[in-house]
Amino acid sequence: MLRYNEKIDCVPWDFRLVDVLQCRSSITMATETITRPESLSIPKWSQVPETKHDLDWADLVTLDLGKFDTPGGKEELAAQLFDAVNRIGFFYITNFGLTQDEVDRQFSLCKQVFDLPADEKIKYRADLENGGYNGYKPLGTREVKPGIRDNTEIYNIPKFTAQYEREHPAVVKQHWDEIQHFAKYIHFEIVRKLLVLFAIVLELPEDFFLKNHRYEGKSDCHFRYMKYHRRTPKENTQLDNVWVKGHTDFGSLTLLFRQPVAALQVRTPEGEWKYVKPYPESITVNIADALQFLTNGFLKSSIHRVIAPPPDQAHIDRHGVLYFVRPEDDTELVPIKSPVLERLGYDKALDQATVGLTAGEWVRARVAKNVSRQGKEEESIIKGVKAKYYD
Ligand SMILES: O=C(O)CCC(=O)C(=O)O
Ligand SMILES: [Fe+2]
Repeated sequence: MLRYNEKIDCVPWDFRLVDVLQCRSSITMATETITRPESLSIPKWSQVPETKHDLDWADLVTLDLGKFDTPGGKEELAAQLFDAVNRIGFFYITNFGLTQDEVDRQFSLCKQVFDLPADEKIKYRADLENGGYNGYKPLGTREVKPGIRDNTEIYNIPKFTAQYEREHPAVVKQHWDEIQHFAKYIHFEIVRKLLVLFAIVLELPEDFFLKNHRYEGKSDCHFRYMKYHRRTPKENTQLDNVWVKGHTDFGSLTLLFRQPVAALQVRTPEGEWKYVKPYPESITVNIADALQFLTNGFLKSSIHRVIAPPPDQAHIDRHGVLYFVRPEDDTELVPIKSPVLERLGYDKALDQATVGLTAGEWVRARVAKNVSRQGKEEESIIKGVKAKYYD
């Protein structure tokens, strides 16, 4: 088992995306130019209009990732992040280096995947019952209330490495190079920067978190297409408008590409639900359980939920493009040593419950419990460690 504080020999993370992309011979391996794969034709995705309703939006920080490589940029972003994350583990990023056209093409592919016939999609079903999340999660696998089943379809694509190879529908295979480029760009360019910023926040060496988030390592990081099927007014009433109960995510970070249907809400420390605003050309990032365990609660695994959209968006199926970041499976989820945690007293209240618990065990146990869960408030996940769910 690997502990965070141990010195480990690892593949350095500061190699560029171009060094690992092997999807096109046109990629210039010797330079840092990232040549994008040729795009095949995809139906154009047009984003639906934003809601006209005046919603109670959360006040979240926006990090301009374009500053990352400028002099003093990382430190400025880390200072911004410090203020944001200790209170509420949600923030936006902009200027992350992917064009709106590239993002829209992923939304279009997302739609095409879910438009496939049910008997085709089911061939790629994820092994959910055993904590496997790669592949297809069909609509309605879970009963959210007696007689009402969940309204999500999910297609998770794991890391593009030999150990995670699996079958995919033809539409995914046809666009494989483009999807691969997109997902790896997220991991090597966006996630890398965020993990460096978290290390700076904690006054640790910049590569601290990179060592346990290696792309070649074993972890359930995945790229996700998601679709929430619209519900009838009757169903929404029966559910008090809650589509996905308040929860935390399981890994390190979750990235949600901007989509305009207002339905995601974050719970403030005061216990209020606020809408997360779909800012144009942004990604919403939230901190998840593993980073909370590793920092003894300093980084907050934010509680969020998905509710029925406002009336002017109620007729729309909500498509999503997301990336889930998870630490390598053998990472023990015990608090790391950091001058910041010591100064702020986060080294004191060590909860022994996660000693011996690894990130891989935690993630798989949470996925498996999620399939069988039936609206309980608190669920014992594994080794006595619990997860809470909020209305
Ligand atoms: O679809 C969203 O906006 C949030 C999704 C979410 O919370 C999740 O999949 O864990
Ligand atoms: Fe979530």
